Amino acid sequence: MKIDRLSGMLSELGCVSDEPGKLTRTFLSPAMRRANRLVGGWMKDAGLAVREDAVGNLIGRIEGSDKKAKTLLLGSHLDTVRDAGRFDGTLGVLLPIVALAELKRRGVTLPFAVEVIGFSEEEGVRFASAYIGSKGYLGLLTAADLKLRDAEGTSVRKAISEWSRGAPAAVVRRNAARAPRPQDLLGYVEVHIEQGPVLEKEKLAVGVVSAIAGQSRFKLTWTGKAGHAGTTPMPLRHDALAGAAEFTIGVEAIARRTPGLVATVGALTVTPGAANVIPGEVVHTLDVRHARDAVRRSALMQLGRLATRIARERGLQRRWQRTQENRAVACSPALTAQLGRSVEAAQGRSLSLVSGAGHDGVVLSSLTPIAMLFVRCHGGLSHHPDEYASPADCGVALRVMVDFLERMAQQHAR
Ligand code: HGY
Ligand code: MN
Ligand code: MN
Repeated sequence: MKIDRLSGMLSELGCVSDEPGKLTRTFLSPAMRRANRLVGGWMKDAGLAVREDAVGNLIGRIEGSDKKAKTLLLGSHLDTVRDAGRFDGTLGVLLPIVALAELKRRGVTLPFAVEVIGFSEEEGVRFASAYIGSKGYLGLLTAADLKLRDAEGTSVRKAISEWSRGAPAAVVRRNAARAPRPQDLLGYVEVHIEQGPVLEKEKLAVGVVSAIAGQSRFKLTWTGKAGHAGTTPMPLRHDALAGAAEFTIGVEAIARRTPGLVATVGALTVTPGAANVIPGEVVHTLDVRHARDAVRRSALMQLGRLATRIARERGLQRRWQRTQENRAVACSPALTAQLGRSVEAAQGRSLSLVSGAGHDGVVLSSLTPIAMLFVRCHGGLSHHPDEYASPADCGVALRVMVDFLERMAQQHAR
């Protein structure tokens, strides 16, 4: 099977970056345009008709032999976090392309149409809110989404109009008009590295996903009083960084004592940010996730009470802005069972696991049944340049995808 081809594509795409010496490819960036051109060429070689929508999603489509048949959606995201690994997202776009090329080489024409989508934004790095790509593909971007601003103050609206040279409102409407309808679709299947330790522990190359954890993301602002670090006595201070630090330790403590909860303060900025000035303001992110929404919501209540106490005791103002909220999403048992049969054929047994990471399937689940195939990654490491899935494991995933497509075709024929 064409695993060396897939490995080569992953390596080549892994060099398309906005930052020299590391892999960073964010929403509608120059690197994103180069990536779409490269992956679009591979899609064409595999026999797909390629288009790019107005929010930068790359869409390759191949018609089936039965013009009345529905469409199967495959894909994942082409954007990355900063200093990323080369598998997160990209594997789920490139593997279906290689699988379809393999079926073409074998002279197999599927009865149903297949769309392979490279979503332009899943990570939420540039605009601190995730899934702008898949929401844009479905015409679900809201006015609030379009108003989000990046670190340079550029809004989503402006970024889209610069990318597609179209009025954003018209762009959103056009995508909404072109979005597939539920009755047009067989489902959405995403291949993704596990980004966790379970498959490695179970000594399995691949597994299927039962559910995707719900997540809440926030931007917190702590406002105290800047002052002279040398002359301001400790009892008179309103140190915003000390407050944010106490809160961060509290976040970790609440997550540690709540089974299955993960909570992270991932990015933090201090103002004015000078060694001899007491921090006047701190802005930081908060990311809270759990497979059960009730547990996540209860943790958020505890975190709110903690922040209120710290602000009161330290004489600080604090402001919460919710930047993302996704309920936990169940994968389709039927579609997952079909995928599971291909997993069993490829590796003898299947394993079902919950995804702590978010995926584009969260958004697609509002439209159509979803299933996910996880691929073992070394040490469970991801969002890191050392992220790694072996060619052998990617080869198993490739065999699963080809087998799954062939089974779907046989099922259609019945
Ligand atoms: O952050 C996540 O859950 C995913 O990697 N976007
Ligand atoms: Mn990711
Ligand atoms: Mn991902």
